Amino acid sequence: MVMVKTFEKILAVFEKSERVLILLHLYPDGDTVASSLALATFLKRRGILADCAVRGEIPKPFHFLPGVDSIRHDFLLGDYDVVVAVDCGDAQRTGFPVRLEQICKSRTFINIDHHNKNNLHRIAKINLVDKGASAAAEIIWDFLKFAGAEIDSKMATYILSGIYFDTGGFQHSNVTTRTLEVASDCLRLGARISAITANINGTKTSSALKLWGMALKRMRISRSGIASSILTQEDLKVCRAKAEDASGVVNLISSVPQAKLAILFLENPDGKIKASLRTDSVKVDVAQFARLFGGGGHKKAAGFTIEGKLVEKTGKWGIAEG
Ligand SMILES: [Mn+2]
Repeated sequence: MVMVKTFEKILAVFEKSERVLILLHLYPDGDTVASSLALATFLKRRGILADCAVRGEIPKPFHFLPGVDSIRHDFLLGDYDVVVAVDCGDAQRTGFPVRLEQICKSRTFINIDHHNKNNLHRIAKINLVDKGASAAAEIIWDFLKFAGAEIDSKMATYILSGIYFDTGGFQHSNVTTRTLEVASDCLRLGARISAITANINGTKTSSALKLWGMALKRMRISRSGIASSILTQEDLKVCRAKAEDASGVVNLISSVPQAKLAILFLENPDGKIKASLRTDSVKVDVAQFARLFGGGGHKKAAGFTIEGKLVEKTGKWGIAEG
């Protein structure tokens, strides 16, 4: 549980502010989207202007969340006096690293996160970081409760969505008794659980399934227990799929009993390769692995991006330098 003093400080900052900017992380996921919208809703209900901003598009599975259309893709810093990063492990993840330097100099910058390695605490004025929380949404819940916010069905749906996403539908080892208590409270308050399950992991287009098929067909398991596969730009074209359709396939790859660690390499159109890492093993920390390549994430789920191209030679795939 995060200290009450931090909640007090943050609430005091919000109460003095006129317009708050909430930053989501790059490649936005269900937790950053839902948590940010929950915080923005809270602020608006208190009469404080609040906007959410993200670099890039919000993936389709999260479009059911009310208010997604209002999320901006750019902003003018001059419009805001307080900036909050939600669920962002480091400056790069905010998508606006250069502007963040300016923000830290001239604005109150608040860091709300649950990542194991959070580097923003070095530059943020106030840090609300709880590494024991399953999701940023769990921290936002604690804050809302502290602030005496009215939690209606919409708010409960945001919180439960964030938790549901970051725990893989309550399947990952980050689920605690606290997580389940919050989830159960959200249900009691009218969270739309069927909409959450249907949207976040319920539907797959035929393009996505074809793409998953390609990744599964190429899966290899090394003797040391590394299960890996790849997807190229050509695969996306052939399947008429988008990069976001690949999300989740690495979890399936990591479900093989002998896999200690699973990696999916996905070619980006810009000559880079995005690697997604998962593990179900308590002995493996994939975030540490990802950091070797300049990436980051959680113990169980992490990622990194490297320059290069995926090439096939005599039936084996490898990475050629870009
Ligand atoms: Mn998260």
